[in-house]
Amino acid sequence: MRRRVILALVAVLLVALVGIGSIYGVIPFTQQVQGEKHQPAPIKDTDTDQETLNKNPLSTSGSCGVERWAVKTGTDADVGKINLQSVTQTTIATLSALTIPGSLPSNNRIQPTETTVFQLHDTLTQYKLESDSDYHLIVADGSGNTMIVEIPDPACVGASSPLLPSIKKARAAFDARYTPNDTFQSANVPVTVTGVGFFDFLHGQAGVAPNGIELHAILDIQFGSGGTPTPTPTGATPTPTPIGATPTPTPIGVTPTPTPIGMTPTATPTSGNLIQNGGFETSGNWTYTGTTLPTRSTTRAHSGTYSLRVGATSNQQGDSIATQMVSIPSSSTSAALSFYYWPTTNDTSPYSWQETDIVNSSGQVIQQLFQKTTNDRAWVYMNFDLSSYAGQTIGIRFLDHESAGSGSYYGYMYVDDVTLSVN
Ligand SMILES: [Ca+2]
Repeated sequence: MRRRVILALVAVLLVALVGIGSIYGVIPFTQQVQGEKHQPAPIKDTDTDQETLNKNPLSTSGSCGVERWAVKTGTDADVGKINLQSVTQTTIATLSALTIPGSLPSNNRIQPTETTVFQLHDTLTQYKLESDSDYHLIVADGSGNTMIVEIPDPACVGASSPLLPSIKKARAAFDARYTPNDTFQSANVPVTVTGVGFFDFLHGQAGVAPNGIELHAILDIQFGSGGTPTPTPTGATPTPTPIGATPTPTPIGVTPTPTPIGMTPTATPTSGNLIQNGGFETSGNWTYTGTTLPTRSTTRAHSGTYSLRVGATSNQQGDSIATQMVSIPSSSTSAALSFYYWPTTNDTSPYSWQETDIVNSSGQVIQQLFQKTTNDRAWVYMNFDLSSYAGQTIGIRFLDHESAGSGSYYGYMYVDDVTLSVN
């Protein structure tokens, strides 16, 4: 009997131990599951998946965002404090060094960062359409720093936002060049981005700066290096930012080059003229690129029958580019580029300009010769000393840009009688 009691006690003890064991066996499993739920998520490719979305059938993704949305799009209580009259040049490193604010109000701005319009000159590495209809762009500098800049969908921007017209133009400029979808695509092109400073919550966004700083919203985006003006969201005249020294154009009527201009240069090219078909009387020798390809035109010719129209008379969204590569002999002691151009536009400089560049063999701008937004509607003579490029292969590039959101704006130029005379 006593032995039975002992056995019974042992049995009870065993059951209890097994029970405890199974409990212990369960607890770690439960903790593991809960732990997985609460572990920081891996790097996400969206900054909106922790946000609530507002359905909007008119928007690109079908939804607009919620989190600090008024601040992101310029319908917040402090929007009037944004200094739209001035653009502050900055870098990703500078912005990334700003202190993270203690709190991020939903309807007010962190001053002065969120009331300042900044401009970055960096590389657009990747872009994506977010679930809140934003275009999420990652820009990078040459030192491995990245940050996010975003273009909201105008359909998600309140009509009262003073940023809306600029957001529309920036969105159209991006659409003219890229087609974002819900996965990241690579661009890797130089860009100049202008936008309002903004601190985002840190939740693992792809490309996010360590302190969450963004430009949000983007008010202007220009593609390509060098030839970037300093656009302002309002009417102020921007200052072009040329790369390197800017040769002084020779005024109309002065002809300092050894080769006379306007004598039908393609018909009788001198041995010293490196440009082929500089009068555009034939279709050869020039490479046309951009969203709007240049076209030979008989509408205007400085000489002969044709000139080259760079840009379009309507509906242009982006760049129109003509390039010809030349090799300047190392023995050259002089190299004079000259040409005539006939510019016209009814637009303003942040959205429309005519320019000429020297590019390297990769097509990258190594010197901007000029960039203007003019409506001269007359042949203008230009002359530049390129003797410093002796021994190099370079490209002469004519570019016209027009990115107005409305089809009622235009900007283009005719080019003719291009010569590069070497001695
Ligand atoms: Ca011609």
